[in-house]
Amino acid sequence: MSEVVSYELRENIGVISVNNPPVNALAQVVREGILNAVNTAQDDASEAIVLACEGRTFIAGADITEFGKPPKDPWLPEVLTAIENSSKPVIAAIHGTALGGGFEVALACHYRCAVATAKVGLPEVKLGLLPGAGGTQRVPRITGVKAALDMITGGNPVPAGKANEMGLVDELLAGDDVVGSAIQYAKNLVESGAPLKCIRDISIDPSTVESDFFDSARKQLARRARGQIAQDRIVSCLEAAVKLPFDEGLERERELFKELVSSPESASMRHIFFAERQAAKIKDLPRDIAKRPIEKVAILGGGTMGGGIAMCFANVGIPVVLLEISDEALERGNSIIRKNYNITVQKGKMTEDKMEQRIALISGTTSYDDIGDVDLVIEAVFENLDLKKEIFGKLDAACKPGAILATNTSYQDVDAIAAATSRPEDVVGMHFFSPANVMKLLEVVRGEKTADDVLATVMQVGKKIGKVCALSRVCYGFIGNRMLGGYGREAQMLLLDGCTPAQVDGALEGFGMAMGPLAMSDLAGLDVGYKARQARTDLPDDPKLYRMGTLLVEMGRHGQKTGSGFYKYDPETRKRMSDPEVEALIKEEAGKLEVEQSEVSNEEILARCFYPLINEGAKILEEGIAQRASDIDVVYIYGYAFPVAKGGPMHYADSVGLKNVYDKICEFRDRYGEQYWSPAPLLKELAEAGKTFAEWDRERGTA
Ligand code: 3H9
Repeated sequence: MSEVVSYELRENIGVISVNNPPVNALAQVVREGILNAVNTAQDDASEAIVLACEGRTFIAGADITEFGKPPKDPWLPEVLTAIENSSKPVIAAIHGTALGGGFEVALACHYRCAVATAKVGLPEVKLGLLPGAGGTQRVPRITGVKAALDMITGGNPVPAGKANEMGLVDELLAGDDVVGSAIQYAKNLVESGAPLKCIRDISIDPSTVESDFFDSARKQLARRARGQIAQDRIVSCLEAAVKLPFDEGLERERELFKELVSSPESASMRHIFFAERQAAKIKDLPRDIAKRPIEKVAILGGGTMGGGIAMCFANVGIPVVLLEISDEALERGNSIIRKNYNITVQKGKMTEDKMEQRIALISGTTSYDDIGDVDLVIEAVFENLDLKKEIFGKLDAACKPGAILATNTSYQDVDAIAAATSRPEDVVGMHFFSPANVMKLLEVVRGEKTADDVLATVMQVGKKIGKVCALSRVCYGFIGNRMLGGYGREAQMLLLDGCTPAQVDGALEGFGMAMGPLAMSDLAGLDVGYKARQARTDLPDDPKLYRMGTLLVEMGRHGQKTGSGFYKYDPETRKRMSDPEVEALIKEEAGKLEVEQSEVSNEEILARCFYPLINEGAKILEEGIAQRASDIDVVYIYGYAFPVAKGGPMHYADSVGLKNVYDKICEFRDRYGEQYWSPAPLLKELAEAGKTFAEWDRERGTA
């Protein structure tokens, strides 16, 4: 048929087999191969056709790398029409994951069978898209509109058993021989004279959908998916499925799919899809490097961070020992863990039994003697370099040879910590983000002497515990926190220049940030930043710098925990409210410091806050702290809630144009001074060459 699709007759059943590793994506050759095979089967001795895949999965969707390039025939809907119009029943035989266009192929088949471990789903929304090959028209015809809305706007895969209950899968296959079992199922269908079932022929009774269903879905989704348009278009497609005949519904779906595929939101989300997978790869390490086995882990420090990290390991069945300084501290740690699990149980996302099983994997000790057999230790005590060095000296003595010694520090020098041991090659940074059991990012920090297999092991373990890993070299704050400095600084400077806190946060939240930087500082505690600044000797001597944050702390306004900070908070609901007292104080301070206040546009607020991030990102790249610009984007999406529809700060800079960013930074330098606004040489170089960060990445090779 083609190099990636084969066809053979087995016991009067035509078997189409797709073999396009790694995930059988629907590249042009696959579409063509399936189309030819279905056509061939119309004229041979086959009585039914089984469509199956080799390798680890059924078709996992359209080939995402083809989006944005000129389309090549045959396009997917043509293949689906050929399947649906087949004179012989076509049966999809699903294993692994049937996703996106892959599941849409299965939905065009007359029957779907799946092994119990399989999953099906329409994850297009996670790429800023909608299912563009009939998914929005066929799924509601089977499941009803409400379940279809949840499935398509959520984008999460549905296990085969549940899909079977929902009617999306007709038959669950026993055992692992998916093709053998599917052939048997096909024969049974032929023998029983089963009809050619086409989902398109099912009609939806409009009276089953409440009159305000679509409007209220749109409103709800707009709140949930700020800055993303795909959700809204999915609702429009479902509305079409109810109100229009099938073919017109398909046309509507196609029209809206085309709009989304060329939208900047989808381009950003596709960028992040590939960036996330790239970030897991370390450029100078072979992919097949041997990893160290990690079967038991110790966590030092059972506070919020240590407890959250312990949960990550227990969740994937790895036993954890929590080491604390006293029984009381251990008790506190255990109760935090139980409390966190309980929240999940109360939400109905975990059974009590499962919770107990996980908690049983976490044991406690107050003695280093009990961690001699662990394969990985993660230190999560508070940020004090001397304390960390002392602890690593003890770990060196207590842990077995070959154990990986990791620090969860956010700022400290990993090389100095490693030097406190006799085995710096086993020392690495594993920087989790709070709450560690929820946040997806893990910054893996490579020390000067960290061994290659230690790095590879930590990246693998990170993926196993559900994290998205990005590699950083050692510097103050690593990738994420180092870049954040200018962002917080400018948010406060903007107040003196004439903005209210609500205006600054509003502009950034309007851009898509989950929470503006001033509200975020209130949440974290203004005293935390205040103390950190006092410990620093490298900050410029400028009375304007962090003036408002400092004043508020000195007035006892430490943020949410004291009921007031940049805002005041309702004691019951914790709702934030603008505080005229703060606004008056800002004016007064600006007067004292002789800062001339003026109107600041939202566009200016975004540039003032984001361009320092981007500029620092460029410095981080040229210093080799990050491997790629796209890794920086991954750090910001998964660790700092940067809106995925904007693709991360470096991708955002590319979309604004590096020349525009550079020129603006030069303008700010002339206005506010070199000490805050010195353009990164790499940014200047790329801006002058008319290049993007993405091109810079490509020129250096992606893997
Ligand atoms: C769609 O279908 C639109 C249609 O509705 C309409 C069309 C008209 N294309 O994730 P992994 C690569 S939109 C191209 O590490 P896992 C991936 O980059 C699509 N490449 O493996 C990686 O490459 P590398 C809807 C793809 O086992 C390698 O495969 N479908 C695609 O952890 C391994 O990937 C989706 O959104 C693709 N579609 O997870 C599903 N998928 O090795 C997207 C993967 O060079 N895919 N690659 O880094 C996934 O969710 C996961 O890959 C999957 C496997 C669960 C399948």
